[in-house]
Amino acid sequence: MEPKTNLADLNVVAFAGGVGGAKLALGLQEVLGHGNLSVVVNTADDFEHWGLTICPDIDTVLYNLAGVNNMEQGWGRADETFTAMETMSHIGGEDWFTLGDKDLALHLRRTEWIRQNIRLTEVTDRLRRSLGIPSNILPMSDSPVRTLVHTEDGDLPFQHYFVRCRCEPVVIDLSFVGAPEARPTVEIQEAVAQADLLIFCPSNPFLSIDPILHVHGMRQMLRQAKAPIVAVSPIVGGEAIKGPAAKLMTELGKAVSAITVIDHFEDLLDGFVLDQTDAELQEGITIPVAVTNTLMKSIEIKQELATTVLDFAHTLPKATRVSQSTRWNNETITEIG
Ligand code: FO1
Repeated sequence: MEPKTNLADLNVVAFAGGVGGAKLALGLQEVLGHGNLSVVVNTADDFEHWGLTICPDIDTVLYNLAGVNNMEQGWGRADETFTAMETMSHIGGEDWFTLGDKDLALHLRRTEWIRQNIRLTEVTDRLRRSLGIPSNILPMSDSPVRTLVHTEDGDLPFQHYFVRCRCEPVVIDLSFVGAPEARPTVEIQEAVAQADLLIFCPSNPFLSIDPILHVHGMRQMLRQAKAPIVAVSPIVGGEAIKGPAAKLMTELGKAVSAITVIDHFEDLLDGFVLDQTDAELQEGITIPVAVTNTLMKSIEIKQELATTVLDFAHTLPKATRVSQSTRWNNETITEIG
């Protein structure tokens, strides 16, 4: 089949964590036809706080795609007030994790539905529709997965490491509790099966994309997918665009380089998008590479990057990965069960 010539007609599945992933997802949403984008979102940063289910990456994607996000922080809502937070602090409640009043209303609604045993996928879709978002936002699984950060100061649940301890403890390893029991949802399986291309957003490879890939059956499903997979580098000029990726990579004994990201996903990638700062790295890369500005400082740049990624990725040869991955991993590809 010939590649689609109109980029807006492509069916795309993007895999994302929080802020960096949400920025590219917005660029893709602006460029693609309504309903042609599905965003599979990391839920291993989720936790229970004030008795509520908090899904930070889902909410960052929701708020960015709805255009109601706090532009400076990247997470949380614009035009927030913090009356509940101040009151909670005053009465001795936990106040290390900032919840705005509007954000809190969403958590109350989500938790109400979760307690009625409504799947997180359905809950997220209700929130998406209420915010008028045209793209599908798909939690990586309906069952809970939680990142546990093994540090020199002991094991920390992800938000305790990230927010409460400001990523200061030295990381030894990560585990994704619940991932072996979790499965990709039917919605994700259908979106991947129908996709023309799959994109790993410039999210943290170890903290945001890895938890998604650890959901039982996810990695095998992606290896078998007919659509090419392209990753956009979250590392630019030896630094993370945002967040603790560079510190984490160093602590895990890895070079802070886009090459480390390629090596990490080597059994999955058909192409890679490098920032122009790192143009000289392309000589050492054996898969197809596009070089462009990946620093999404405005909506125009988000759209330009999205267009470049789609243009580059949709003509890449498909399914070379399957033969490569069986060679590299010598592992039987099984049905998701
Ligand atoms: N990040 C912070 O650094 N401090 C916070 O107090 C904080 C609150 C918060 C509330 C809701 C939400 O959706 C996200 C929030 N984040 C906060 C961001 C979040 O911890 C991280 O961005 C992600 O988990 C990492 O992708």
